[in-house]
Amino acid sequence: MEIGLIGLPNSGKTTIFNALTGRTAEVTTYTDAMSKPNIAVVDVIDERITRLSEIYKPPKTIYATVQFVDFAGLARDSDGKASFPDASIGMMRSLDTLALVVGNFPNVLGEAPAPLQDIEQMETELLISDLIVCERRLEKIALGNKRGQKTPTTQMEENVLRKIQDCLNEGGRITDIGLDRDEKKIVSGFQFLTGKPLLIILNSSEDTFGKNRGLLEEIGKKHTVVEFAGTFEMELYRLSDEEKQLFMEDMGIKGSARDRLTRSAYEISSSISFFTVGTDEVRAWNIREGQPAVEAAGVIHSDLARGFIRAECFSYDDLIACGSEKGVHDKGRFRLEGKDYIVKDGDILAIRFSV
Ligand SMILES: Nc1nc2c(ncn2[C@@H]2O[C@H](COP(=O)(O)OP(=O)(O)O)[C@@H](O)[C@H]2O)c(=O)[nH]1
Ligand SMILES: [Mg+2]
Repeated sequence: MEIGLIGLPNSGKTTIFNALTGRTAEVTTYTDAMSKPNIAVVDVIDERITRLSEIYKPPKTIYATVQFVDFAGLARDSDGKASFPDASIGMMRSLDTLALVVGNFPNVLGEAPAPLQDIEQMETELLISDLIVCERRLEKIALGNKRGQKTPTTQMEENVLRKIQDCLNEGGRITDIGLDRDEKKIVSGFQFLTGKPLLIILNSSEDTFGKNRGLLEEIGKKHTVVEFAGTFEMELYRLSDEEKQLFMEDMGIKGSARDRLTRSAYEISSSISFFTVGTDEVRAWNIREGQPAVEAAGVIHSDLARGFIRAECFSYDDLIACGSEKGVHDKGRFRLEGKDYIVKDGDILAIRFSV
């Protein structure tokens, strides 16, 4: 899973990035000229993997990972108008999930924060860039139609794009339309930004963190939102585990920045984990809810999807309840599943295949 941190300049994207990764990318005031994004791959700590590793004692234990990308974000032109540089948009399009960082602390000029307005402004930016892509494609299709190049495929594409255009023109997000699987497939190549799950990170100052219930409720009417205390949480990395725990309790912060964000990101992107186990390796894999066994196999290796025969399967919970794989067999909880089996969170799979 790849999560892009986006937001207005000085909203605290890099600060949050550092809080998530324990890195020390430079935090700066009032620059948007960052040519390269900060990228970090972090493990998703999952107690189940830790436990599986204790059971199988493999030399290798591999957690699922999440990649965080911290962007240059919006740039301001000479009139002070903010917009996304093309390079940022291209990068954003390639990510699974967007996390919009909204500053909730007075800026360097001492001006009060306006998080609701900031969210609206950013949403408008995303919407406009989708609208441009949508309309350009519709124009091309119309031109093709005039030249007699209309096909059932272009007609279907046009229908979906019209739906999207109507939604965007009314200020809606593509995620709100509820496109079906086929429709989504038709337009997947456009990588629409408002078609990606969006998480709001309210980046509050140390002294208001935990006291923004009204604001969080307001944002929560439309979006999934989590609150961070960016600067404070970034500095936690310098402390010992014990001190960290004390400070977090003191502030009422439940769980590390990384855990809170990955949990929310899993939730909004409907992601789940399945596991592969053995004496050589215990490993977690990330897929979307509703994906069939053959696609899960493909995440491990394309050969496994191509030559898929059966998935040998049992659940993590059954393994723990039965005490061992033998126990799982004895209690009849071991299953053989076909290609179309919808993988569940916590499934332990072994793919039988032949190529
Ligand atoms: N008070 C306060 N200041 C913050 C917080 N997060 C970021 N800042 C400050 O805002 C400025 C911009 O932060 P940065 O992370 O570089 O923002 P970016 O442009 O979105 O990457 C820096 O001076 C930070 O110290 C926060 O949670 N509280
Ligand atoms: Mg930055």
